[in-house]
Amino acid sequence: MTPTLYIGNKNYSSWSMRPWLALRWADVGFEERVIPLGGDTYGTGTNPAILAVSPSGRVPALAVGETVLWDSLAICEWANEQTGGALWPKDSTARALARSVASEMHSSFAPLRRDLSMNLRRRTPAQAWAEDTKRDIARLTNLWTELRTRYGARGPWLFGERSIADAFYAPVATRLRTYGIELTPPCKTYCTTIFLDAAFAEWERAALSETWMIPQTDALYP
Ligand SMILES: N[C@@H](CCC(=O)N[C@@H](CS)C(=O)NCC(=O)O)C(=O)O
Repeated sequence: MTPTLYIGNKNYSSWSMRPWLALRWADVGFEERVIPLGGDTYGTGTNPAILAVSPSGRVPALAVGETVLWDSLAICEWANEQTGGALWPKDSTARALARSVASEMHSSFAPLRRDLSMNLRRRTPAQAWAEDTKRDIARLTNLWTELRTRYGARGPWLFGERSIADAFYAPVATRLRTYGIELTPPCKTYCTTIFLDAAFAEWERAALSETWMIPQTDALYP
């Protein structure tokens, strides 16, 4: 039976983008259902349409037969297992590091997520960021630079070959672009690698054709 991935609006839902990319990269067939986020329940996990398909009240969720998997990282891991392990680096040290890098995105960067909400169709001038957000941006760009320096000879992604770590940072690259963050050449090149990826481009095209608005996010900056 074809799995169904429940996701939020492609313009806004960064957590949804990650497993969607991983499933495409793994070449796993799936159907998608977009559940528009927003309204009074936005961000609370109490949206009835989401609760009907996801026990956490959040998307993404993947229905595989009778079983529902929720949480972006767990779904990425499922996609990886369908390929026999192609979505993590082959080398065990790089693989362990890639898991640290993806997990850090999954569990941290709260100020960056608060202030640089994903919004693919938007472009704003740079803002005077809060201190904690500046620290997040510095942590992120240092991390990317370190990884590109260490693994650059193996290919253009964070660990050379494309991995779940890249699925986790792809939405972040769009946030930097949306909010006009100045980047060093290695970080710029890495963002370009993401933006030129065929699966990312497919997601972005769909996002740009959406007409839903989430005023809470769109009103963040002029
Ligand atoms: N830790 C979860 C976070 C998922 C999450 O917060 N998703 C947001 C959309 S990006 C959501 O479902 N929000 C529910 C709502 O706004 O009603 C994951 O990694 O999947």
